[in-house]
Amino acid sequence: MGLFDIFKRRSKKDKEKREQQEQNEEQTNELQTSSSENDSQESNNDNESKYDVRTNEYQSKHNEEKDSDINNDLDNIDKASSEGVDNLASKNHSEEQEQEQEQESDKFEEGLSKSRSTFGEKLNRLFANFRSVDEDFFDDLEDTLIESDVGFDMAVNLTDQLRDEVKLQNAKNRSDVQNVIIQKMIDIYDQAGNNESTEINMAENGPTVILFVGVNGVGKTTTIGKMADKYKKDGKKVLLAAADTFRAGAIEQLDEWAKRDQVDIVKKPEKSDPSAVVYEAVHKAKEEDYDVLFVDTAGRLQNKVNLMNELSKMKKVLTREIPEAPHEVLLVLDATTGQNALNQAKLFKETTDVTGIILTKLDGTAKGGIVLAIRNELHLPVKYVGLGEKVSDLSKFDANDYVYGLFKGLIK
Ligand SMILES: Nc1nc2c(ncn2[C@@H]2O[C@H](COP(=O)(O)OP(=O)(O)OP(=O)(O)O)[C@@H](O)[C@H]2O)c(=O)[nH]1
Ligand SMILES: [Mg+2]
Repeated sequence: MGLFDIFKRRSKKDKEKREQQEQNEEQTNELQTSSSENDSQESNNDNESKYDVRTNEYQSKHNEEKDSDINNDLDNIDKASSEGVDNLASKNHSEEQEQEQEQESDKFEEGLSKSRSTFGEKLNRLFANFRSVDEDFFDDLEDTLIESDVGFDMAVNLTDQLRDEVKLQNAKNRSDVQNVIIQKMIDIYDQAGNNESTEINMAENGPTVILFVGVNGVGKTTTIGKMADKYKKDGKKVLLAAADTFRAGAIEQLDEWAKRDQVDIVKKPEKSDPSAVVYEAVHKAKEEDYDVLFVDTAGRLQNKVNLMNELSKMKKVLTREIPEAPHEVLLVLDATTGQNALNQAKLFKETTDVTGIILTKLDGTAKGGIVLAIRNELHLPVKYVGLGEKVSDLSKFDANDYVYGLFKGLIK
């Protein structure tokens, strides 16, 4: 490839990058407008009597298009969860932990097979054509990384670093180069963080409050169902708060999970004030010594202003009752949406103190590189990943497992 070709490639990529930046800026501006509107709305809110059930102002506006989806969701959840619960019930307690760990890493590999078969296959193809580590090889590698949603900057950065590293280590054959790539990806993941823990931050005393946020359909409610089951099985006293009072069917969906996980739930009628649900739940959690309170929130209100406004109101209610609460604000992102998930994360991060990411639907995506992009651009830890719809399809995130998972079968 001549210099002109390289120049052409770079110009095309610079253009793509500019377009992506412009798109991000547009969304950010939109949200900033929302935030300033928020401020004025907030003072009005303070004048309202605080925990009254909200009037049905929203009802006429919205006939959510997702109603039929919800029934499907509930069916899926039913089927999937009873499978998960049956499996677990048959286990003997002493074997349980070992088996669980094994299953967890199997799950990870199983769930990633889709990501791997595409991201991995592409890399495989790249390596099948491998003759020598020349500029063409690095160009193709860069393209592969961009296609798998590692993110433009990350792809260029990673390729540049790999070029140096391959030279430095004098890696010439296929497997040496593969190993350099794997190690570099893990290093970059580690460097992009601040050594933050991927563990859930638990309260020293009293209930731990975990708020789940994210746009509609990403998997908030499902993740709560999965996590509640984990904590319950760990011997914790778990309470759920159905603070998505907006979407039709959302309360029933969480209620189903509560029943299945055999945990308690605080719910109010549809269209109630979400903060009133949170208020009641946090009181109950304190008074009745619950260990963990999971708060489900709406993915969509009438508009973004209301959504962000509502989240900050809920946070205020929580902090008033427990000063350290919420102990975690987990942003749930759908991995299949690739770069769009990244944009959502940026918007939420600007308005809410997000403490960690839950990346769902990694079982269904070819865009597994998004994990690295999130880390590189947001510096937030991915705490859990969703690997399917079943109750047991949730794993703690581990960067090493993840990167090796992607390359599994490729390493000789
Ligand atoms: N394949 C797969 N599906 C998932 C995963 N997590 C959630 N889902 C599915 O995604 C769909 C939406 O999940 P919900 O939990 O309802 O999403 P939500 O964020 O609560 O959505 P709203 O309540 O509308 O804001 C459901 O069909 C879930 O079963 C996952 O890790 N993998
Ligand atoms: Mg939900």
